[in-house]
Amino acid sequence: MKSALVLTALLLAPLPALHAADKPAAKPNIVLILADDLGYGDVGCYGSIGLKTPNMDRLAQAGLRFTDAHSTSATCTPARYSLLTGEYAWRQKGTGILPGDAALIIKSGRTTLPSVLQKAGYRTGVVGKWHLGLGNGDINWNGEIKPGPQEVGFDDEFIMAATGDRVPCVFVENRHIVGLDPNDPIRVNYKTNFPGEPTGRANPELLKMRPSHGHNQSIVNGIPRIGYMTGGKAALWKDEDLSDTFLGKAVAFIERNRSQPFFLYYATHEPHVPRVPNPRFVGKSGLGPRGDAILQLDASVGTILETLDRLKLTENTLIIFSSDNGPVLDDGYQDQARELNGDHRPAGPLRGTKYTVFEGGTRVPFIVTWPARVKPGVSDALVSQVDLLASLASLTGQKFDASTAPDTRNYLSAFLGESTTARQDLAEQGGPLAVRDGAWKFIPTNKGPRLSEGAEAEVGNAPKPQLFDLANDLGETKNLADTQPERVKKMAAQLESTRNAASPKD
Ligand code: NG6
Ligand code: CA
Repeated sequence: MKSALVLTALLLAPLPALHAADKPAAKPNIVLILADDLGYGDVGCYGSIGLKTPNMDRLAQAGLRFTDAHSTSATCTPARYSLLTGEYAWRQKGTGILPGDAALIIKSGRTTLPSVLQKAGYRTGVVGKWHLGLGNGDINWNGEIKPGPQEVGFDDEFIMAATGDRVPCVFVENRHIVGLDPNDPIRVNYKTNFPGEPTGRANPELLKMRPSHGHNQSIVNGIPRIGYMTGGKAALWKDEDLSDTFLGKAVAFIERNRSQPFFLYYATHEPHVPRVPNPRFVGKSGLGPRGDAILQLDASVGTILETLDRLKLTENTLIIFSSDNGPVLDDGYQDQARELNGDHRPAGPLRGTKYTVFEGGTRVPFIVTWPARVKPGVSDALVSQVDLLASLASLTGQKFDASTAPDTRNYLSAFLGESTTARQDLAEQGGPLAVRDGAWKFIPTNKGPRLSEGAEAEVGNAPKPQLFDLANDLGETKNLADTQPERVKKMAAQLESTRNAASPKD
């Protein structure tokens, strides 16, 4: 009797995992994990000196680790704009680092990575940092907040509007601020303060974290921010819980959509400033809050992997793990990132950091896993986040209007490890614009300031052209421009032609 029951149970048990392994579906689930300011040298499998990241390493062991993958820009807004639209951000004005009350900079209805996947039948969701603007200017934060992610291809959203260090410090879920008390409306202003509200500048005695540059306006949870806000007390996030809240929403999205193809854009906040990890990570890295925030991020990656395992989705889920730009130590708060850094090298062997046009600005960790199709290994192919749109469109059999996504190219076979080469050319945006021709890198003469404001990163501006051979000089230490005038000429022309390529008209 007992064995008959067991047999019946076995016969009735569903076998989806077996089918997935036999024949890879054309529509794997896609989880894009995008860290914020995580450096090439911050990840164990990229040779991190001071930090252990077992979960990111586990991803790399199961998948393909790219050594020459790039975001398009060394700061957040333009990098994310390119990732979602397939267009270099510098083609459009107003795509620099946005304030928290900026209007949405992606035109509603335009071709985007999520809209392409939506057409392919995916349920699409964004959880985490947005920083691409909301509304049409002059948002009423207390009403329906649109246009936003839902107008550019996401079915579900749970986001922070801009950054952790910019007001408003609240979550927006499907067009509404979460937990808002209608009797305590939120107002936001990036020019003037609201009467009676303390600021970091005027009330340093109220601060639990002090700024090193800027960050001296409204105080939320004892942390001075950029921009002014008032009201919405019940809706304010707790910085210590930010990461767990996003993680919980990401896990819930996966659980909800387990039985249909889904695309999750999980845009974590770590290790962007202000770095306020949950107490369970405090002091664990030995590198201070920045290192602790990276451990927290690594643990979140682990939870995503466990969730996929638990739901038996691992085999047919394509995970892409990357960062929006290079690392930075002091990014405007006195959080001891510099003092406690020790021998750790956030950008690894690369020159430059966030804000800079040297490789450390845009060459980022990039790992792809998809057990059903991607073989583990390392790829040296030159790839860019801007190419995900065309490549994932190809994977899912979608056509799109290339005139509105002019810079994205289909390198699906490189992303899946079926080809060892991808781009020959790539534009890199730091302060100035640089161009790659294979392993050669060219930065034209630029008059701008040598150091970025605040973080004092070496932007890459110089009164002379700069030419580097990354194959033999990954750290961009020897400027070969004087000895190779022909190559300088050729690459200057290449940069001009990229710059002048048609940009989509709105
Ligand atoms: C800078 C901020 C920095 C960070 C950055 C945006 C100051 C002094 N610096 O202006 O702290 O917020 O903008 O980072 O305010 S990003 O990753 O979103 O591009
Ligand atoms: Ca960033």
